[in-house]
Amino acid sequence: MAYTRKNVSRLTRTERRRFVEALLEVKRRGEYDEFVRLHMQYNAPDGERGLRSAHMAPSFLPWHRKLLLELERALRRVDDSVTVPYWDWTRDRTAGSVPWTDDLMGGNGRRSDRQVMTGPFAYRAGHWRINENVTDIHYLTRDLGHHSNPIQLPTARDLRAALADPVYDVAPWNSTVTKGFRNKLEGWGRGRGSVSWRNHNRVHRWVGGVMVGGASPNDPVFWLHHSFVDLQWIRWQSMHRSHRYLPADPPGSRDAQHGRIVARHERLRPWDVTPDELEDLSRIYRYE
Ligand SMILES: [Cu+2]
Repeated sequence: MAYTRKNVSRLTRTERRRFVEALLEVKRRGEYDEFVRLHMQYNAPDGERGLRSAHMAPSFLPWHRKLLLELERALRRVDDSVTVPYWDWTRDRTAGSVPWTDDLMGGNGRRSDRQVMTGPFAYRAGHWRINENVTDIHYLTRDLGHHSNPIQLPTARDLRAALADPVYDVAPWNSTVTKGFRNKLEGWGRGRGSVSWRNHNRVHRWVGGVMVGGASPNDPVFWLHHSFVDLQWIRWQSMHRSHRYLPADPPGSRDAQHGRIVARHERLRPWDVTPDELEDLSRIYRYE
């Protein structure tokens, strides 16, 4: 039987508590930081050489799908009633709405140092020390809405524009492509500054603090965000049934992208799984 991922705004009080407690237990066991390490390790951008799998690449979606599934497995080993809820940022759009409540993610960072002071993941609550980071800051930080130069979360219309593209991804399969569902959803856009941050990327920027950069899974809202991103892949598939993950075959040896991206039947490291095998996980989980 497949289990269900729910909209975080519809969790009961008990479901909220069990989700938070499972996260804290996975953290206490030392398993959580392994997910942060993986995300940092696979954060290779366009400008570098070598394989890109987690970002700026077609496998952005399957890579994060697998990471999320592994985190969810860790949570379910603690409490098998728990699944990763999704945050629909097209609806819950302010720092006062779900999931920024004291029984879920806690609130914004304070003005002086962006330190989150409320909720279960505040450093001072004693359960959430950041060990793997791109800086040596050990407390969770946020800057909801990007206070110094405010930005808005992506809208339902922004998301629809990405979903409307029937082609999964296009050459050169990186952050510069202006066509294809993958980058329209991942959100590397043209222009400078905030106009260039679209959909998925814009949400990371809107949350701010540790959510910007390779160590972003340190903020547990990362999972709620990527649960919603994962749902968009399912929606896109049901809208464009004849379309699939691309590229189907690896770029040839003369192609600049040769050896730099993961094709449909290639192994998606660090796991022993291919994008093809991750395209349909409806036997494992569904969305409600
Ligand atoms: Cu992300």
